[in-house]
Amino acid sequence: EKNLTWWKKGVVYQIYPLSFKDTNNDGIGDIKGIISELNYLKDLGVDIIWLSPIYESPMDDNGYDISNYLAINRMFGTMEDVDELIYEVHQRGMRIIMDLVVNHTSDEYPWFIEARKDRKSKYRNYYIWKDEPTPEIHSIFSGSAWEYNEQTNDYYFHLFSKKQPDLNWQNPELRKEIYHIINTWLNKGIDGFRMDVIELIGKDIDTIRLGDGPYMETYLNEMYENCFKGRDIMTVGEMNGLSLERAEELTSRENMGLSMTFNFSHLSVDEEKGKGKWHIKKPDMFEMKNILIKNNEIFKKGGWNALFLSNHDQVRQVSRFGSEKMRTKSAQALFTMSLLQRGTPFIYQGEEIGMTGIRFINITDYKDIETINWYKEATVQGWSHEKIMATIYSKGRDNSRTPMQWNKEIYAGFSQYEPWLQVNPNYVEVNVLDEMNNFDSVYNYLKQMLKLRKTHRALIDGDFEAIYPEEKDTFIYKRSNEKENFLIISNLSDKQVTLDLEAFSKYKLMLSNDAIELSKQTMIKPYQAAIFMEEIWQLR
Ligand code: TEU
Ligand code: CA
Repeated sequence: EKNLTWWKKGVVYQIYPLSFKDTNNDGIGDIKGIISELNYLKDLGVDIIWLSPIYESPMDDNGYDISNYLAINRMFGTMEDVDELIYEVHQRGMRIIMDLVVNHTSDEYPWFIEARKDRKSKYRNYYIWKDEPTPEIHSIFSGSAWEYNEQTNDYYFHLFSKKQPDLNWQNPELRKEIYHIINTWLNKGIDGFRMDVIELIGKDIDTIRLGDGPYMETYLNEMYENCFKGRDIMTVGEMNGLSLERAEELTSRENMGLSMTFNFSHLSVDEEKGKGKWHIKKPDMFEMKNILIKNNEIFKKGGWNALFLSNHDQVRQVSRFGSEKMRTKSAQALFTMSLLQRGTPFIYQGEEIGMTGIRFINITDYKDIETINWYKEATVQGWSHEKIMATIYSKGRDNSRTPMQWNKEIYAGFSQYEPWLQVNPNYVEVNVLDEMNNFDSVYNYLKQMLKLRKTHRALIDGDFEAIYPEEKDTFIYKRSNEKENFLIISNLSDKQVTLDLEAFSKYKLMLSNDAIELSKQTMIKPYQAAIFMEEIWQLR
């Protein structure tokens, strides 16, 4: 298959190690647990694993606060376990990419421990220090992004928690250290990286303008030259602050070292414009459809996109954009709508079985630093407990971090010991075992859908064309190349929609979650998903 790279054809599955599988019964997921479930992932149709951080960390931000990039957090296991995981993944013809978190370290990184002690430390300028806390910038995890440091009587910059000081990428010494770390991991045989908030490494440490910073391209290119060039690897840059046009432009230039990027604009459809995640409104799925249609337009020229509706920071897609009452059908419709567009599909652990969000009564049951800080901030702002809890139920990151639900056993088969975060009580109805045994399940539908995608190139890098773009409840589109045409139908609402699809009446039904006939009066049921195909016979 000419120039169809493995990371375009492949399907990615994100593992959040804390919550995937616990094999030594301490209530915490571990690397041996991941190894024990590789056959499950292979069987689902997973080609590439994205593993969230497992490096040494005080776990202030569940591992996105790293205190040693080249050592493994004992709670997850040992470096030998990691070598075994890499070997076992490759044995199965799969690949594994790690999480690269280099916009910041933990404040327990040796570099920072030295830097905060003494203004003359060799590591001082690995971080960003100011005598005054200016410019005034808010941390994404509430409060000021400037933290006072007693020992040197000045302030350091942290866009995330105060235990996550931002690195000063304008320091060539620091950049060299990071490239060494990247190459050490690549030489261990991993197949690439998901790059955490990677656009932020380009910020100017004086103005600290966030987003598409002045040095981003310089450093991305330097990283490419020093680490990625000549290797058969994949990278996906988390670039929340960039426009999609910019993402397409960057991913179409080999020397930027970006195979694809995560852009989040389609997920903002349940937020009041410009007010951030905690100011919620009913999701506007027609707005999401228009954003995604535009995305396909942008990537028509070149570049490559990541397709996803959730991850460890976003809440469970069926609870957020689907319907818990019609859990199975709406989960199937969301997967059909999102993962057959032009790009690489990403499935976050648990979405394949339609796991849903949680509602803990007490704020003390929540573990996420972002949620805990938000609760404090909103309380100070005078929000009522009920109002704050409602925002946490809708958008708190713990929603998608509860233990993977494997079966009906205690703690959903995730562990024999009380897990670090409570299991969703609905595990008795929503679990891998039941989903595998029930033919009409989310799991079995998704498994068939992924197989279809893998065996029909038109669904991978074929053209995209929206059908009835103005229709508000459905998202219908065509994928085609010179051999095949596909018609992808998803009803993202609980309403029945009737449309004239006579033009496609010769297409053959390949997969659907409910009966459907293509005609002048095609009845598309609530949360209907259907995939049709037409072979284009070559003129002999
Ligand atoms: O997330 C980047 C980020 O901005 C997140 O804070 C996210 O947009 C927000 O939490 C949505 O609610 C990355 C990691 O994915 C996240 O887990 C880390 O907390 C963050 O960076 C810091 O490393
Ligand atoms: Ca464990």
